[in-house]
Amino acid sequence: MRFDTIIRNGTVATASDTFVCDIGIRDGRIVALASGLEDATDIIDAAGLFVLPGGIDSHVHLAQPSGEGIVMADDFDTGTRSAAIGGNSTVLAFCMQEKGQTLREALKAYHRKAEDRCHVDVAFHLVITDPTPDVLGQELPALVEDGYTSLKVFMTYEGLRLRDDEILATLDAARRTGALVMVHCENEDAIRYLIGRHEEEGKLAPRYHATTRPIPAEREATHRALSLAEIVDVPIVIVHVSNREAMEEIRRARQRGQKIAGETCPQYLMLTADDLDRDALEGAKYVCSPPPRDKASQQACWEGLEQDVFDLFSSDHCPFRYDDAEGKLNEKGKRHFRWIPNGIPGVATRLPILFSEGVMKGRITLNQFVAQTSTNHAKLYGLYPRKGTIAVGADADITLWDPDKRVRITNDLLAHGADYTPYEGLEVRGWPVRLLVRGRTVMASGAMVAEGTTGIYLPRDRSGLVRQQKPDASV
Ligand code: DUC
Ligand code: ZN
Ligand code: ZN
Repeated sequence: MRFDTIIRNGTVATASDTFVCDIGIRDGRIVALASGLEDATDIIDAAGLFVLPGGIDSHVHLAQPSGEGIVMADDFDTGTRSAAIGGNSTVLAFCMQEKGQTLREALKAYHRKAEDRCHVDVAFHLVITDPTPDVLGQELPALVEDGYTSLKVFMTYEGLRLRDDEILATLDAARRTGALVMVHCENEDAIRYLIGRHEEEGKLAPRYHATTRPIPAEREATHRALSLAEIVDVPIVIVHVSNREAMEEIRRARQRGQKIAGETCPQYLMLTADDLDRDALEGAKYVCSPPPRDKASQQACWEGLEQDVFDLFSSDHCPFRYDDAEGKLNEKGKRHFRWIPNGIPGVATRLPILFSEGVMKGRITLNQFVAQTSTNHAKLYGLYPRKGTIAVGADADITLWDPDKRVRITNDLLAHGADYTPYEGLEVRGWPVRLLVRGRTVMASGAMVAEGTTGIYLPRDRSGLVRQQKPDASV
């Protein structure tokens, strides 16, 4: 046989083109794009379907330590299962450095959690919470060479946030090593001040999570992160942007000539702060940071996608069970919003929501959809052209997408560990009906079909956005 698999009669869409052709797959890679391909063990008829590069979700939290008594709802098994159900062939998860821990120790722990459990391919971003001279000067350069080429820093959360001098040192290390830095932009001091005021006034319900993390706290931190990156002269990614003011900061930085990537997420298109004000404690389901804003902010985030201010549309899947003493409704969380764990599930619903609300409603093109959910993630995080496109030589990571399938989203479809989805009842048009990971069918018709686990760990190249500076380059 010439091929292991041929996908026939489908409409292939990449970030730049849409065309009809067959795809020949051998040994997990795409080896032919042509019409009339013959001679395969397995022939898949994709008539009426879009044939897309597998989704890449570059912002996913799995099995992450989340505070005393709190347990994240997904490990690498359930999280990557849910990713596959949602049409994703690769996820990039965060490897959180705990204070005092070396990055190598943190990575060892995460590799152990992921090993033999992943249904789709995975890679790790580092989260640097303790940027000692050793971590930045010794560990990071070696780890970047080993394929851990991106890292996240927080400007908020006691115990996680870095001060400006620490951010500068981290950006400087990134500039020297060619790592790409993702920044969580919210002003911790402003948030703490507002929490204090809310406590004095007895305002402790879930809805006050949103009023203690207002837009100016995100806008100020976004501006500061961009300014620090400009001073160091290094690219950064502004993650999970929720509103116009932060989005416009990115646009302005680009106009100044900075190399910046921007990311937004489904929650900022689909939810508002009113969701945090639902009956009783139900609002806890929607607590995430930055919080969902208002209709005008949703509109701004759409504009950011339409005009490509945002390169990335990621889930920020960060799942906790709702009705659970180790989740949203932990004893302290029931009494005070600041103890409700931050984050919502979304790795399975990311693609259907953007396709239905974006492509089907004419806001973005199919090619933008592919770019924002797959190709740009691969390019930014050093996986391209192995991942993120349909081309000869690329991994055969392919999502067959039925544009006409109507689905009412319910939690039982999503195969994640959370006991709810924020999008329960949402009707979408367009759904992934089959997923191939390196040529192997992992999901078909909404069910997992491969025996055992398919996913592997992916070391990565440096980002396409990064121009590495030699360590001896003068500033
Ligand atoms: N930041 C994230 O990126 N995810 C969940 C919580 C947070 O603050
Ligand atoms: Zn964050
Ligand atoms: Zn996140």
